[in-house]
Amino acid sequence: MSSFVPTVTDLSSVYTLNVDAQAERYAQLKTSFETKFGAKPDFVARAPGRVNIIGEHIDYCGFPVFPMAIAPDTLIAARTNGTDKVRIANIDSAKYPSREFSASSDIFDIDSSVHEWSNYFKCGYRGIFDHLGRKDGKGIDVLTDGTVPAGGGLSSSAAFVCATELAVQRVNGVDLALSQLASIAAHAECYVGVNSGGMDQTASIMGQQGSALFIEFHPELRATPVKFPETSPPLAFIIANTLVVSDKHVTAPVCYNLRVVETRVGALILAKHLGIADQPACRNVDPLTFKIVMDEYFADQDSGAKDEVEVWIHRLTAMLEQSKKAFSAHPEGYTREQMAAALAMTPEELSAKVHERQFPVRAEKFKLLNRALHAFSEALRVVKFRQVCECPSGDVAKALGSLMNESQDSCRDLFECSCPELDELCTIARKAGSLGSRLTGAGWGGCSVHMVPADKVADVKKALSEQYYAVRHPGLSVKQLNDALFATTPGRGACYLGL
Ligand code: NG1
Ligand code: MG
Repeated sequence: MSSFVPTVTDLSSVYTLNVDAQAERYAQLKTSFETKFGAKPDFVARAPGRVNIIGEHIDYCGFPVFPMAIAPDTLIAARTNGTDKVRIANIDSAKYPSREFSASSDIFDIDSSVHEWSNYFKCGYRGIFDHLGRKDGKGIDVLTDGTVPAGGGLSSSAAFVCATELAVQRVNGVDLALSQLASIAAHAECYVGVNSGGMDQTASIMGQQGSALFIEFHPELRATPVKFPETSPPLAFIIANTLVVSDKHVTAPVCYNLRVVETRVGALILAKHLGIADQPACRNVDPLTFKIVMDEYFADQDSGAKDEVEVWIHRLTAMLEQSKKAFSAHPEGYTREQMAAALAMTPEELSAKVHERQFPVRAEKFKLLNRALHAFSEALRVVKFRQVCECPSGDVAKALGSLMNESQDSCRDLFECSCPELDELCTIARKAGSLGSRLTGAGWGGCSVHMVPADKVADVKKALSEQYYAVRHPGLSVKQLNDALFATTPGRGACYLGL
């Protein structure tokens, strides 16, 4: 195998990628590309997965979240092929067979009713060309290799879509700003039928080595790097995969997309309760989110608060109280008819308003109160988490850990996006020394994240492997275990690797 150690020809900041550890993988990608397509790739695009430290299911409510990019990633080796064909292949060809599309037509057709790996490539491709308002892409040969576990809550999908965008823009001589690429990718993932927020794509594109990101979505996308406080011993993060595959594509109507609808209808009813539903900022905006409702409610009020954090805390606390009143008619959950009646609409009108044609959902009861209480309290925890990181005082490790544990409780009890395996991983890890343990990503399976003092990492990993993996998955190989259970640090975001 040729020694192929790429240089990083970057999209953004300075950084060092641990190329040595990956050299063999890069070399294999390059060799396989040549075997497959009979020519060298022009470049390799790389986009990482992410772990969300805190702020779950609130990106689509317009609230800030706190993820970081991680080392597992998607690589795309690519070259212009001088034809009208888009030919895509995967190193894991047994699981992901090769596909071919025409660059000007069928690449834009995304059938969200089938679960097909190439749909994510099409999303990234189409996102770029929708943005450009054109359909005249150049033919491209692509070989991809991913190390982010699929369906694991670490955003394998976003890593693939973002790497695709990088490859497609480069082949077509386009050079978009990072925040544009992140927004385009977030929007593009909706083509596969998931009504997702923008956290994963922003973390993947804009991640910074050594820092987590405080990502705001409203009024516009803003990613602020935040370092974890220096503690003794330092803080480390462990990721533990339940190995319960949460296939969002299949479960969306009763899980992810349902939560999006619950929070959207919640925002409409809250706006009505607060008497601001008819103000232009609420009436003309689509979708209306809890964040927009909150901002509009406070638009003309001066809380007397001095700094940004105080303003957040004041507003979010008030919204928690208002939610208890706004949804008091059916604290245990609304039927479709009851939600529509609360908004003086027909169920059909409401269904159209929340884009159910594109993202249909199914439920007997829509638990608007609990979903709102989760969203506002989770946003509060994110703001407090950032505050502890930036202005550390007292036992910061304990403070951060408590916020993560409270987030897990809220995800489990109010948002109902945990599962017994996630709860079990959290319990085992905490007993072994984790300060904060919670699910990460969409939940209902997938991964958990644990904040652990560096001197307890070995203990926590040992406890998880003995009490969870050895019991529930006794046949795992060492590699499978290492892929499921590993320590991680904040990694850098997307980049190009030069040859
Ligand atoms: P994952 O874990 O990648 O399925 C999803 C959403 C995020 C966010 C989280 C929950 C996609 C692509 N991503 O992440 O936007 O809402 O769940 O916080 O759907
Ligand atoms: Mg995903």
